Amino acid sequence: MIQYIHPAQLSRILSDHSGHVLALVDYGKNLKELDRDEGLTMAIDLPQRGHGQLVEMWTSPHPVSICREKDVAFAFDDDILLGSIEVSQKPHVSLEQTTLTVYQNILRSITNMGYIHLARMWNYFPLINAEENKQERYQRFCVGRHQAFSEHREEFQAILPAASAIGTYGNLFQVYFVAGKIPSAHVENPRQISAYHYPKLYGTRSPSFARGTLFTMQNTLYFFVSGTASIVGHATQHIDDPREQTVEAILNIQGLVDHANKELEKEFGQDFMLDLLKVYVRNIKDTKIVRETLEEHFGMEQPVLYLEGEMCRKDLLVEIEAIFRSKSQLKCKSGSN
Ligand code: 3EB
Repeated sequence: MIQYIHPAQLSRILSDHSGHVLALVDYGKNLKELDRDEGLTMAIDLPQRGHGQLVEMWTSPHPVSICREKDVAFAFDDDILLGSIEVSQKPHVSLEQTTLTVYQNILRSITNMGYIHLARMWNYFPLINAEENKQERYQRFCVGRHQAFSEHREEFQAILPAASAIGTYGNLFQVYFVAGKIPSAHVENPRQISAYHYPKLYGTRSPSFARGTLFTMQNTLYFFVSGTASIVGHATQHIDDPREQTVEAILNIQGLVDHANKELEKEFGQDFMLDLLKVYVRNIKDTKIVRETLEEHFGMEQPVLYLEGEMCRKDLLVEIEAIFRSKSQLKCKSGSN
């Protein structure tokens, strides 16, 4: 289960879930030292811009094991693995090389630990739109990531997970990911060209991610939607208009989910409901209009985490990621759980 929690309730909820916490994702450093004993702590230097502060919590109905080693940490149960890798980019080492090393590390560890199917990745690193050796840092990141996946597997496009890539205000290069023992299915958006097929205009190596990934976790089918922006085909829409960019991103998410639902209905008759939203806004001044637009579409009750962060294209003002979950849970006979 994935939930947004108010920090004031956290210690009680953590003690209720003792031994079953996979991770706490702490945007804007709200966690007290005390709250760091359960699961992995992923601390991301992006300020929250919602009405209150929230902590993202991943729990499991099964006992969770944790292992840590230098910059790498894992939390896992019998089915899924959450991983965290944090490094600082060393002077004289390119972002491309830093990314390559981190991704090689991730792909090696999921293989060794037997959770070989990547479902979702979050990439956070500073100065995403700045240039490094005459190329935008996001593009250097894409080159390193592409290289790691292509070394890992020949036809790697088919295994690429849903992802987000956001510029932070910290110093660390951080990647968080979810992987499973059973294959996940990846879904593309009919309104958008697959990112891995973007033309060279956006960088020498295309971005390695899927628009969405279906992932079974804890008897529930989840649909992880990648960071989604105001892009149709491969082109940015509504330059300088935060409201219309938000509307277009919502249309993209709806288009993707409708597409996934259609595919699934045929096989399982499943239907998704929206679970959580996370919204990245480039300029603080746009937060209000972005929030109003989201509330018009999803209502006031929808849990949303608002963050100030930079998107990978300078002309993007907002990016939205989502987690959906199937309405019907798989019915399992009681056994060990
Ligand atoms: C886009 O659609 C917007 O490089 O991992 C969204 C989600 C974006 C993930 C990534 C980039 C990434 O191209 C940018």
